[in-house]
Amino acid sequence: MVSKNIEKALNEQVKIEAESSQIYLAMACWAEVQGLEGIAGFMYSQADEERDHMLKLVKFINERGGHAQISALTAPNGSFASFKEMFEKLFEHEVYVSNSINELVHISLQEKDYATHNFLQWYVAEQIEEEAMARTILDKINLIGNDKGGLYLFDRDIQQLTITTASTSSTP
Ligand code: OFO
Repeated sequence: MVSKNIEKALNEQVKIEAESSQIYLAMACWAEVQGLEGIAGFMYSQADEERDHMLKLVKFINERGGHAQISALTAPNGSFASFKEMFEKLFEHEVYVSNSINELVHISLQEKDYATHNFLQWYVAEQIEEEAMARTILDKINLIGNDKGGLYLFDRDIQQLTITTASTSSTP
């Protein structure tokens, strides 16, 4: 059974994961209209993953005697000055999500809710992976700079990253 305090904190995370999905969906749309299919495909699959993260939380809250809340979301930013800016925003957002997961872990320990603490370890591991991936992408984008040919190759290569991510990530 989750306490009211834990239920509230988990529900806030439901909203964050839902907003993450929307943020990445908006990035996918922007990349798609720029004509970069690989980057768009990568962002579409990131959006799907974030929805899975949200669902995993929803199911956990309901299974533990709470009631998952599906709330209104803040509209995401839909355009970017460059791909560099887009991936910088992605990285910043993942760091923000990691901080909120850490805060949740902290609350679960304060309340001695070891079931929730154990459940959250999946998110802790996931955030390490996602921050590392965002950092790798940013390093590549920085190397490319303004080189159009480099961006073309990156767009082709990121599809491989999509395949690896999809096959290695766990589902809820
Ligand atoms: Fe990438 O954030 Fe979910 O957990």
